[in-house]
Amino acid sequence: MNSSKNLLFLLFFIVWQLHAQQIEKEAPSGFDQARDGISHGKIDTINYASKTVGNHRKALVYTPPGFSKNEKYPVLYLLHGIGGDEKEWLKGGHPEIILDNLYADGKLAPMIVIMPNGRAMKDDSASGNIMAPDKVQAFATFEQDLLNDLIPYVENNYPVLTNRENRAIAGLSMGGGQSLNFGLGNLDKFAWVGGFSSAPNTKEPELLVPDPEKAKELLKVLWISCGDADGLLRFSSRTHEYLAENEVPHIYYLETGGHDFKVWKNGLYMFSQLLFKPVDESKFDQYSPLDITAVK
Ligand code: FER
Repeated sequence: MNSSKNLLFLLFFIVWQLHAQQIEKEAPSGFDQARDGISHGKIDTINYASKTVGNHRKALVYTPPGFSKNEKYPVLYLLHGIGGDEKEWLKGGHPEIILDNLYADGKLAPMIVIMPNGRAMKDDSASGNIMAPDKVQAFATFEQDLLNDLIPYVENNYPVLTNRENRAIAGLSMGGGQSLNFGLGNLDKFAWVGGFSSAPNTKEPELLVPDPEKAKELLKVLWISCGDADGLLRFSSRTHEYLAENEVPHIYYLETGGHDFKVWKNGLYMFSQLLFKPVDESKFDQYSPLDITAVK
């Protein structure tokens, strides 16, 4: 009797241990559904002066539940795609619901999320031919607007931490390309970088990470995710392959899906939980739901 009890206990212990070591690989159902009885963050619109564009530009700001001007917060810059503007994440992904739920479950470090318009030109609307060369160029010009206009505005008007370890950048598609280009190109400014389904604006790997040793030393988390049926997958896979060859730690996260908000919402859910916390690089290769060696 006693030995069968011991055996049962041992079994429970093993199952519990296995469970404790499991990484949550995907957002659970309901992660993007508004819940009753929890605290909510707040969305503001800001209008900042842009020397780069020569006008005032809009961005959305999510401050977390319990936000206090007496605290100081790290910042995530969250960027949209070619068909969107500063409201694309809000309309298509409802990040405020995903983040509120993560806070309610105690899974997120308090942070401010800035959703800018990444098309740095006078008419920054997603109207007309969104692929026109001047509009595509404006996604590259945004690097100057971000570094010289938006970040200083945020730091002068919100209670934020201003060192690289407290600044993250991530985005979807064109915004994923921007995040990789600007984040990896300005390692003195960003320690956390995420590209979701990154677009053809993503620099070639050798230009993106010309000094792998420096990237190795300075990056906290580099996240590259994509749906396995996304026509743009090669821009993520080629980056991953170069990083792997050069032994730059990163998370390459391949999931079932196309080029859409199902993938991007899951990307935000997964990536945001890693931010501004201690990093365990030994777990980086356990995140991907699909076998990263099986799909090219
Ligand atoms: C392209 C294909 C896709 C391209 C950009 C995209 C600039 C961007 C897609 C998105 O942001 O969703 O050839 O060229």
